[in-house]
Parts: sequence; C-alpha cells; structure tokens
Amino acid sequence: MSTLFRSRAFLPILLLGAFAVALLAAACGGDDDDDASPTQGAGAGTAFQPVKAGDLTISDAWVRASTGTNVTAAYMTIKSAGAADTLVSASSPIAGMVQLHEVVTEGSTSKMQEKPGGFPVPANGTAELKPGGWHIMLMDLKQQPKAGETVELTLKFEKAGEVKIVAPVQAASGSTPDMSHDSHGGSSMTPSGGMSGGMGGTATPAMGR
Ligand SMILES: [Cu+2]
Repeated sequence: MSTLFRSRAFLPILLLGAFAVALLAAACGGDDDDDASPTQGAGAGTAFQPVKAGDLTISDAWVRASTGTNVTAAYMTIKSAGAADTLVSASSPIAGMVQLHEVVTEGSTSKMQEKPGGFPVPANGTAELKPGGWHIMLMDLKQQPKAGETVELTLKFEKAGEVKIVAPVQAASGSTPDMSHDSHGGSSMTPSGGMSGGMGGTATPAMGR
C-alpha cells in the first residue's frame, strides 16, 4: 500500500514540500486522501467531470450500456450546496422518451415506475440516482449506447433550469446487474396490461398511462 502511494504521489509532495503537509493537516484534519485524488470516482478513461449549475453539482454520471433491449438508464449524483431543487424531467437525443423512475418493492418483487414530481434534491443535500433506485429511464432508443461512448442528457431542474451533461456509457458490471431492466421488459412490469416482454418490436413501453 505505502509503496503504491509513494510512487504516485511522491513527486508532487516533494514539490509542494512541507507547506502542503501543514496546510493539509490544518484544512482537512489529516484526511489527506481527499486531496490526493480530486478526480476520484469512475474509471480512469471515462471519468465524468462534475458539472455545476447554480447551487447544484452533478457528478458520477453514467449511462448503462445497452443490452440489446429498447431501453436503458442513466445514473448520477446531484448535490446541492444551497437551496433545495427538483429534477423534474430529462431528455436525450438517443431516446424517444425519457422518464424519471423509482423502484418500489412490494413483497418479494420490485418494479419500476415513473416517480411523480421527479427527484427532489434536498437543501445542502444529495439526490442519488443508482442501479436499483432512482434512475433516468431512456426508452424508445434510437441507437444502442455502447461502453466507451458518451450520451448527451438534458436535465431540467425546477430552479436551476436546463443543464446539459455528456455522460460516459459503461457496462453494468459489478453491483446490481440488470434488475431494473428485467422489471421493465419482464413479467413483473405490466401495469397497463399492454406489454409483455420488452425485447422485440413492440417498441415503446406504454407504461406512462
Ligand atoms: Cu426504469
């Protein structure tokens, strides 16, 4: 551990000298890891640069690589350094329809549905969009996003207005796999009765009705 740290951080530390050490200790109470990696987060190549809009900072944005279905999802962290705000809608050039979804669990099944009113961002707080929870659902895809590409998203906030971001596409490896997808195309998600199995040409899920 310490050798790894040294090889990456030794040069800058040499240059900054003792001042930096003193500053660090004073400013962050010894939490020097914070300062050593300001661009932490996603992977090396496709890290998302945080986007600021008024009091809001959007970070860790990513779009799930398509698995061949007609839908995918976008995730991110939205933090407010001031007043509360609400993400009320979103859009993307690659999607014919975009909805803000929540995942609700009833008994042993969970399903996703449109979240009425959008995603609230608390004052001085954070709204987290992540697999298995809140997400921006991209539907009626015009193209299939692949890992390594980027997807343009326009977020519309009640107060901050429209914010454009470009999110990297990542394969959903690791944590929660496709549970959100499955509930979309799969059996547990037929509220309007009209759609079963979202794989094929039945296209646009008519779930908003
Ligand atoms: Cu969804």
